[in-house]
Parts: sequence; structure tokens; C-alpha cells
Amino acid sequence: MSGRTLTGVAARLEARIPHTESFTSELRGPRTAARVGVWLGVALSVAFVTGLYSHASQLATPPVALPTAPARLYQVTQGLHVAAGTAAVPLLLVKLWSVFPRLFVRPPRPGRELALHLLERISIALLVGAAIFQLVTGLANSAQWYPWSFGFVGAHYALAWVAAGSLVVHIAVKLPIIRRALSEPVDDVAAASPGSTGPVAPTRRTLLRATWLSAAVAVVATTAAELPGLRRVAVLAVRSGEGPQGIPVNRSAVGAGVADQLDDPAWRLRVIGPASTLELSLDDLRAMDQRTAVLPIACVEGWSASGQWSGVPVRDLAALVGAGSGEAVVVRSMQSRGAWRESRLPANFVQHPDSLLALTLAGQPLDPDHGYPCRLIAPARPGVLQTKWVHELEVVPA
Ligand SMILES: Nc1nc2c(c(=O)[nH]1)N[C@H]1C(S)=C(S)[C@@H](COP(=O)(O)O)O[C@H]1N2
Ligand SMILES: [Mo]
Repeated sequence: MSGRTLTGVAARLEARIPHTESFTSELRGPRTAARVGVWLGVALSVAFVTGLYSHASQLATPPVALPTAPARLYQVTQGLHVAAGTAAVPLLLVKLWSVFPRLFVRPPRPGRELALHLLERISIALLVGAAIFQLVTGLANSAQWYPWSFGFVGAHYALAWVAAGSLVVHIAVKLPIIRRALSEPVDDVAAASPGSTGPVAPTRRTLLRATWLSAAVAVVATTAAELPGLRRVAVLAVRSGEGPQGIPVNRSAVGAGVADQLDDPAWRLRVIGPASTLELSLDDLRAMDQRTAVLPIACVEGWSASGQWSGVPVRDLAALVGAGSGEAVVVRSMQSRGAWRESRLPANFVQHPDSLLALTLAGQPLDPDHGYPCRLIAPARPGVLQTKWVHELEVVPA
């Protein structure tokens, strides 16, 4: 191809790409973008902070001792995480729509200007890419749908830092525009003047109201499952409170491959400690002092449900084998495969009297799907660490 034809092709392409000015809607632009951006920033910040907390809760050894109270702490933070992420979806869509014409700004001539322009574009590409990745993977995860081959936790965590970093840069760069846009009225007075004739175009205020409404609907639809009477409107909540003994089931006994071991009369709980190792039958456990606590199962995927659990405090079992007060306990399931067959109860959680090796739920022996013959249930802890079908406890140094 000759140089001339190339220039011709480029010119024709250039003519087809719209210009920033080709977009004429008055609804787009900084005044919409800044207002939606503020709430998008709030939603992403809430998701980021609660996400860091959730991540720390799931580390084998958290960097600092995490609080064991209130019992609903993780339920609330993870509910906020999922609600904020879901609310961010309509906010992000409107935000992208409002600044979309900026995509077609022609780059300045080579030089310092161009370098700055490219830097700004790259940081926005990172921010938009990371935000979309986080919202899509987060929503898919809460639907328990994994249409990808990478590890969700690692990728979602890493991209959270990319999103947070590029968000800070973006806000810093745009601050002058944001401040000006927020100081201006949402709509020009003329647009809203009642005396004007002709068809009434939607105003920016209408667009913003519709946006807030969508975000609010998203929040209610993800969180209402826990509120009495509102369960039916929680259409986006994956679990709606159904399941044996009133609590949803994440992984069933059949799914975990333990169903045929549950009624084995030879079942014993092994408790391994610094001083001794014990083997306790179900009757031995039933004969110990029982404690009852109302505690939620709060799954990382966003659903949660409270139950009345009874069983033996883990610290009593640990004390039987010579544990002091500063040791952690590793909890192992009879499940032979899967990431959640084992969890570690940090020392401060072991000491909490409501950290139970539960034998009953709502006064009945555990349903096979809830972890019969016994399961771990502890306050302020992600559902994923509430190990079911327990057969071994080991006291380990903190
Ligand atoms: N052994 C074992 N324990 C487990 C799981 C599992 O797959 N295997 N799933 C965990 C997850 S992710 C959650 S949310 C809770 C759910 O408990 P439930 O099914 O009794 O509601 O159990 C946890 N305990
Ligand atoms: Mo879970």
C-alpha cells in the first residue's frame, strides 16, 4: 500500500470517528459526572474498606487480632460490601455514559501536553478496567457463578488495589473540574423554567434521581433478605432464607462427599493439644457443659442467616488437652478435599465463650447439610470459616 492510500484510509477513518462535539445531550458532562462520581466514590470506598476487612478475616494469621464482637460484625461488613458493589453498578454505568464523549477527544500535538494527556488516559483506562472487573467478578461470585479460570479471591483482591490507586489519582487530577461542577446548579434555570413551551426534555435532576433510585433498589434487593417482611423483595440476594432448620446451605453433605460417613458409630472427635490427645464420642460431647448462642452464618457471597446454636465452647475442649489462653485452634473436617475443609480459629476467638463446637441448631441435632455431627460456629467470622462435619481440633501456637 502506498503512503498516499494509507493517508486516505486514515482520513476516512478519522471522518467516521465521532468528535467530542458530536454528542449533544445536555445531560452528559461534568455536572452529572461529578455528582454521580461522588456517590460512586463513596460506594467504591465502602466496598474497598469492607473488602480489606473480609480479606484479613480469611488470612490464616491476620496481621492484627481482629475483633470478636459484635457477633454480627462480619455479617454487617460483608452485607455492606455486596450492597456497595451492587449499588456501584448503576452509578458506574451512568458515570461512564456521562463522560463517554471524552473518549473522542483528539490528542494534542507531541510534547509535554501529549505526555500528560496519555498519562491521564492510561490512569482512566486502569480505573475503568479495574472497576468493571471488580463489579463483574464480585456479582458473579455472589451468584456462585465462576465463568473464569483464575482464583477469584487473589484476582479480586489484587485488582482492588489497582482500582483504589487509580481512583485516588483520578480524583486528584480532576479535583478542579469536580469542584467547579459541584458549585454550579444541576440544571440551568432556563431548562427548568415553567413558562417555556414545547416538549419538556428530561433534566439532569431527573437523570440523577433515576440514578439514585436504581442504586437504592440495588441495595434493598441485595440486603433485604435479613430484614423481616422484606425477604421477598430481596430478588438479587442469592439465598432467600430457605434451607433445613431455617438456614441456607452452602455445600451439602453429598456435595462435600461426606454423606456416608456421618452415621458411623465409630466417629470420634480427636482433640490434639500440647499435653495430650483425646478421642471423644458424640455422647461424650453431649455430656459436657453446653452453651447456647444466637450467631449468624455470614457467607462471603453476601447472604446471611442467624440461628440458635448449642454445643461445647471450643475453649473448654482446648483446655482439656492442656491449652493455655494464647493458643489458636485448627479445625478439620472429615471432608477430604476442598479449600474449606479446614480453618484456623485465632487465639482471641478461641477464648470467646460463644465460639462453639455446635451439636444442635434451633434445639435439634444438626441437619446433615449443616455439619452433623458437629460444626464450628463462632461470632464475627466469615461463613467460609465456619467448618462443618468437624472431626479434629488441634491446638497450635498463635
Ligand atoms: N467442611 C466444610 N465446611 C464448610 C463449607 C464447606 O464447603 N466444607 N462451606 C463453608 C461456607 S462457604 C459457608 S457460607 C458455611 C455455610 O454453612 P451452612 O451450609 O450450614 O449454612 O459453611 C462453611 N463450612
Ligand atoms: Mo460461604
